[in-house]
Amino acid sequence: MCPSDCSKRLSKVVAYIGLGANLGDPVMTIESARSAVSRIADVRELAFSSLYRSTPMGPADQPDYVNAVMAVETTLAPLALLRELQIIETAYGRVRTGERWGPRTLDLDLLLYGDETIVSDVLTVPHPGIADREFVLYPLAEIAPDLDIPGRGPLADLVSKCPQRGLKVIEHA
Ligand code: A4P
Ligand code: MG
Repeated sequence: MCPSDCSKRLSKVVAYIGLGANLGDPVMTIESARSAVSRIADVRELAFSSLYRSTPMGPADQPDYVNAVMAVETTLAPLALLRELQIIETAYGRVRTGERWGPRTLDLDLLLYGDETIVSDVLTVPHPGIADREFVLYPLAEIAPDLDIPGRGPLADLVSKCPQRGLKVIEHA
């Protein structure tokens, strides 16, 4: 397809997306963002973790987060997928205030894209925070326990080194 259309890959890739929200009705937002991601053209949902409640990383004077991780199969190239995720974030009222780790209606992070390592101005994959965030590692391990994280090793090892902190599965969300 490339060079005429570099937004697509010839074969399907499995990508993992982290979802987070802590403003408005975060449970409803995450459920509805899941549907929005599944409706992106050339993206198909493979798996979705439980919803987790987590204490905020960063400034403490903000509400708890609801987090989840989803696996998708896609032929979109990484940047095209990131662009689609950002369109959804914006549609959910995300305002980028510039505050690092500040509260947000919806955050969609591209955690992994196949076994690729990508470092550019706009996209770093694996996501730089992947190895030490309990609200990413535990939901990821729930849907892909045997995963290897490029450059970081087996997911199970990362999970075993990461305290759960306040992370809790939300029952019957
Ligand atoms: N960008 C680069 N790589 C990626 C990637 N792999 N996925 C760039 C997504 N974006 C990526 O992101 C800033 C820029 O990062 C984007 O323009 C994109 O080109 P952003 O979403 O605008 O800003 P941000 O999310 O505020 O920054 P950052 O540093 O990505 O924040 P995080 O890491 O997403 O953390 N506490 C709990 N308990 N749960 C949470 O989910 N989330 C955050 C935000 C803070 N505390 C939290 C949680
Ligand atoms: Mg983000």
